[in-house]
Formats: sequence, structure tokens, C-alpha cells
Amino acid sequence: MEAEYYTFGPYKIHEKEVFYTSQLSYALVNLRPLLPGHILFFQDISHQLMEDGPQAGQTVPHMHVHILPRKGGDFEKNDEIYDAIDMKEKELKNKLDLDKDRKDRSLEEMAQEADELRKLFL
Ligand code: AMW
Repeated sequence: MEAEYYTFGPYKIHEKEVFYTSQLSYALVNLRPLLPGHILFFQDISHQLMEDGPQAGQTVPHMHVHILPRKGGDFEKNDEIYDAIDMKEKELKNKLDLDKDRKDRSLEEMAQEADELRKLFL
């Protein structure tokens, strides 16, 4: 059977990366998570209600919400996570060297995480 793909801006998202769907929403694991469990969520109503587009710091032109599970001490200064999301390609890249370990994950690795998360919605 042919795999189903979802659209995320210019990207094709393999169904194995998607762990939750409803009539108006879907959620997928991240190709380059900033923290373990960093996932992306899409909901049909969100673009009417929320900040969208490059002005909101988007790099992928498709309305989405980041969900990042936080742990004490994951960032030296708690709110640096927001800078990491907004400016990861710029100043913080040198300061925190966040992208050093940020490599594209394989479909297998993402599918494994999505399988685990999917169980939460059974
Ligand atoms: W933005 O800067 O648009 O708010 O965030 C885009 C997010 O999408 C980043 O966290 C990035 O790692 C993630 N991402 C980009 N391409 C893919 C993909 N093909 N599959 C899953 N996540 C992706």
C-alpha cells in the first residue's frame, strides 16, 4: 500500500511521522527537535486566531504550534528556549551552539517516536 503524505509548507511529511489526527488537526514529531519531545501541532482554526507567517518567526510557511516539554536546567536561562526557536540560525547558534547537535533525524527514528506517542491517544 502506498504511504500517505501530509503537507507542511514545502515539505512532504510521511504518515509515519504523524502520531495524532482529528478532523481539524494533526500532530507530528520533529525532524530537528530542540528538546526531547519537541513536536509540531496543526489545527485548522489556528491561522485565523494566531500569529502566522515570517513576522511570527516562521521558517516553514505553514501555520503550526511548537510543543516543547521542559525540564529544569534544560536551558541555562529558562526563557532562552524562545530565543532558540526564534533565532536559532543567528546569534544563539554561536552562543549556545544549538545547531551543533541538530541534525536531520531518520524517518525510522521519527517513526519510532511517533509510534510511542500514538499509544497515548488510543
Ligand atoms: W518555525 O521556525 O517555522 O516555527 O519551525 C519549523 C520546525 O519544523 C522546526 O522545528 C523544524 O525542525 C521542523 N521541521 C522542518 N522540516 C520538517 C520535516 N520535514 N518534518 C518534521 N519537522 C520538520
